[in-house]
Amino acid sequence: MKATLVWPAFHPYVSGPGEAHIPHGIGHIATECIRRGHQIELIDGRVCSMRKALRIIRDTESEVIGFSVLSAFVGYTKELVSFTKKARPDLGIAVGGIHPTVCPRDLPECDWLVQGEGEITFWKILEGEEGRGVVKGVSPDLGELAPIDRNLFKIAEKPLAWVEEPTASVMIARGCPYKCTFCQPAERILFGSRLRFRPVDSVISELEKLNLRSFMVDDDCFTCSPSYVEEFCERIRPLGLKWLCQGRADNIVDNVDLIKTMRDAGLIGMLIGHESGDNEVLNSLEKGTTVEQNIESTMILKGLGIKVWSNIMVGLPGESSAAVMRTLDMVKKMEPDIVSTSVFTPYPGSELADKCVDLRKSSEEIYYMRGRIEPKIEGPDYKFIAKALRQMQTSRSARMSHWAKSAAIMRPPLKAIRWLSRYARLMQYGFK
Ligand code: B12
Ligand code: SF4
Repeated sequence: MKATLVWPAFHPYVSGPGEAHIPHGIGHIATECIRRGHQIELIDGRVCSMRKALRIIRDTESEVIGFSVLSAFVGYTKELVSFTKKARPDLGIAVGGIHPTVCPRDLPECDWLVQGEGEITFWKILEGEEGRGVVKGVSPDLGELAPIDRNLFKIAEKPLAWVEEPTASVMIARGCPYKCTFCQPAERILFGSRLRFRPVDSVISELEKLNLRSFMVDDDCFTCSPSYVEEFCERIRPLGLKWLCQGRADNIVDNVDLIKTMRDAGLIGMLIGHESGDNEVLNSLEKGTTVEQNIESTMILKGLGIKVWSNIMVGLPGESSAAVMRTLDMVKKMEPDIVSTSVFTPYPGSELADKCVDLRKSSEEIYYMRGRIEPKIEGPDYKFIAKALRQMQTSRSARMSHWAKSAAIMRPPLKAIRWLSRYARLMQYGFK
């Protein structure tokens, strides 16, 4: 059967090097369908306009269309789903991804709403083995998945920082054993409570075949399983590739030898969710790390010659201005190579979002973009926060502040950009 899969990342702000990383979920789903002899047409919102997407949907020979939905894509998905219903009532419509999984009521018009993983469930839909309605996705054995067919994607991946092209992103594990309240239980609901890994062999042979100079492990928390990381390092070292990954401050402090092993195996830089410079805030987030570990982990990495990308979050419910200043002080002390600041965004399915339901300030998609600095909830002093973020940006340590930089570029013409993007979207519908 022929099917269309859509990555609705049409947002004009979705344009950093990270977004050039392939969407792994949809990549795996497509690859498994192709393996079973189905034909897949991909609409990739990063490189395709809404107008073109509508035209493809109108003219497609597919029998089923599937949308992969992050919260930031809900608006686009709703528009595309209602267009599909009108223009192509013969097409079966499936939605999946984190947002429908944790917030099914937001996308009511579909034939199948898949909660959880989709590699097996989507081909079962195509093969008529899945009844319509809300479907529980079957979790695949990661060892049995084929590496993603990367030819499906038409733009080359870009390094987030520090490493050279050609590069690629890989996802190795699913699930996370931690319980940060701004994130969980959403990820547990999506991937289950057990941490599952692709076999080291499969990851290494995929990387070997890609002919790369560098790669990034996109996993939420690569450092949380030392035995896997050790085996991975042993196997990746001979390939001489440079790489990046995400890690946690406590894992680094608790296992410096592992970090050395990673450095010797080509690790050039690590992204860490330091989040806050205030221990009370970290405790309230159930992050499981401390300010002291944040600082120490940065010193350890720098001492080993590994670059540090620090992820900071401000604008949390109940966070005082003094706590924000303590975060600024922590950043100044740590002097990370890059600071990526974001304003707390309540994502559905997380414990903290449930506490903020009545505090929401905006209903636009922009609300779900973590890098944006406009008010998200009632409570935080956003003017003060903006000033603190500017200071982080201008502090010597944070010269390269990633989000702050993009926010600064985007802030002045914000209204004009919003107006233009709305206008462009209206125009996109004018073709009919
Ligand atoms: C890597 C990553 C990034 C990278 C690369 C993004 C990319 N191109 O994929 C970067 C750093 C750029 C990034 C950016 C953002 N990200 Co991000 N990211 C991730 C991360 C760590 C891994 C994504 C992944 O590949 N997962 C593995 C695959 C296998 O899972 P999956 O995509 O969910 O797909 C499975 C199921 O959901 C389901 N499924 C998915 N689609 C479909 C479709 C159908 C039809 C069916 C049946 C099933 C189905 O089946 C898939 C296979 O099993 C996740 C956390 C996580 N562990 O998933 C966060 C995560 C997806 N990101 C998140 C967010 C918020 C963002 C940003 C919006 C943040 C921002 N900047 O403001 C941006 C948006 C980027 C964009 N592309 O538009 C949130 C989403 C929360 C939400 N409710 O939407 C997550 C869950 C992290 C979190 N807990 O906060 N991200
Ligand atoms: S924020 Fe990271 S470490 Fe915390 S629960 Fe989510 S994925 Fe795990």
